[in-house]
Amino acid sequence: MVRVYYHDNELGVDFQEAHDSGEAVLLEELARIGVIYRQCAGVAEVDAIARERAYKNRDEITLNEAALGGREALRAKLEVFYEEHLHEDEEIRYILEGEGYFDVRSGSDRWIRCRVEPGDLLILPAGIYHRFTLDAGNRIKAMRLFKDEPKWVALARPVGENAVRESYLQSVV
Ligand code: KMT
Ligand code: NI
Repeated sequence: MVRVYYHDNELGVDFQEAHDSGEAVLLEELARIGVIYRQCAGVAEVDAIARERAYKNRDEITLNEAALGGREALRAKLEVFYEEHLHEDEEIRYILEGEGYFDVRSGSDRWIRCRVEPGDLLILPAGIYHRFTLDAGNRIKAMRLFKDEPKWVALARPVGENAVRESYLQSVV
């Protein structure tokens, strides 16, 4: 089950630590910024959500030292995922193994941290600023679902004038 809380913004502490401010966030608050959480006991439940939302593509990503070719390579990959960015398509993540942290920006621009584990599914709306990292366990296997062709472009903050960002902001007021 996902655990959601405000990030403590302690810059001197490694980003793979929990950074739990102690201030919990309700799933209703996540929904207000367009982030939907579902717990799925298996891939059949994921398939149903994908069908409902007319998703056409998916892949699986494994992040760990062996898959990336060592500790340094994994850390380098994590540093990329931890850069604040957005995508121009809605995306679904379903956790198969391991744990990780998805950080999403709240309406007042604070970081909300979602600690995910197997069975957790998150829908991130197009245009939301976010970042990702692993916890100290250093491993995750996740299914990534895309509406259409995988749109992997990560646009770093600030994106400037961007129609997807504008319509996301309209959707959350
Ligand atoms: C993203 O969009 O930042 C990611 O998909 C992170 C990796 S998924 C475990
Ligand atoms: Ni991303």
